[in-house]
Amino acid sequence: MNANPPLGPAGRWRGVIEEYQDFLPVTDKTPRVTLLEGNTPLIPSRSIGPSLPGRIQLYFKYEGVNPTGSFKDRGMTMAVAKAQEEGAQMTMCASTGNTSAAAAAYSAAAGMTAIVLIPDGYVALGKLAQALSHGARVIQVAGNFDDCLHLVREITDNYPVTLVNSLNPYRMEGQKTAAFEVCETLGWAPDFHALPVGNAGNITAYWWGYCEYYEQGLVASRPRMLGFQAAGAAPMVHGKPVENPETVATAIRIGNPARWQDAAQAVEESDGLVQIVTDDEILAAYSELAGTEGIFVEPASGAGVAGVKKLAVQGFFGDDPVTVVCTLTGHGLKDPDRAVALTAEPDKAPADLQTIVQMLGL
Ligand code: AN7
Repeated sequence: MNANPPLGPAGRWRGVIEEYQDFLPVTDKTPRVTLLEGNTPLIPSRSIGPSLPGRIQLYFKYEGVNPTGSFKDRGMTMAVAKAQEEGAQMTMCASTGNTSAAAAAYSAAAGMTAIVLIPDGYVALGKLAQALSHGARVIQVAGNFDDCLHLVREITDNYPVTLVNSLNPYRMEGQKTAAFEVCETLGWAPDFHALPVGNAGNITAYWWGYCEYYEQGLVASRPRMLGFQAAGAAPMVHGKPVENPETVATAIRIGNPARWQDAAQAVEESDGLVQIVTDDEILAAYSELAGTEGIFVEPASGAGVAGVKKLAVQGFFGDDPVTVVCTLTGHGLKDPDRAVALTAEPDKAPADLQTIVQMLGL
């Protein structure tokens, strides 16, 4: 078993479990399987927000800077720590990529083996590279995410392997800490919180986090939760599972979300909504984030921003000042193929000063 190193002096960020231990189901005996995830920046929008109609203060909770490049690390530190505490040797998940990267990394840190089932051909290159590099047993299944999750549930029900998908309650506990951080950074809860919806775990976890701070009296209000699904993978909007989900945002290519009921409840309790954004809208937001904000995200992360833009144009946010937080769920480096496909190929030149100066028109 890997030793858990000392976490260093107070005053430095010590990871989600240690920082939020009073709000998490942990004890002194829970191993701190941490890569110092969390404490991610809440970046004020300098371009997209100001360009929208209304008086919207837009912020981006940039989860792409977590250790494995997505919000999944917050939940995975908890799930793997509890698995280790309970004596498990193996973890297992179905994944569109990010969960597998996080499961692989945290399991490696804990000296455990991760098994991941992924839909063959639909996981972005960076995520696959991570799972493989961290030594996970990766099986590419001839099916989609929903097929993979079905298999994982069967296997983890019947064999000594711990499920670390967001059905695992510890995953949700860890992920709710992102809502805590938003409240702490702003000093209050935002009016709206927007994010992409795939398996519907994250929107649920944020809501639970906001509710917990509200019930503790740490904030005076709770945001309305705004979830966005890709047009070809929008079971919650259609009110029925999608048999063959399709979207360029492979992270949210999910037809039957595991946390559907919980997310629906979160949306209802918060007076929020779940709506559709098209692949074109997702990619436009993705490019705008990179090109005008300097923030590189993976396509799925564009869905929340695309949704906020769409709602703003419809006048949804009204004329009064409102604070809107968009979670940017994953880093752009996760999906380099998409980035390169959407941009022009760079020019080539000889190593010659005159030629290059001329090309640049200087
Ligand atoms: C970048 O990795 O489901 O609604 O298996 O990777 O909580 O599922 C990923 C989901 C949004 C959706 N953005 O969050 C997986 C997986 C990114 C993601 C979502 C995912 P949930």
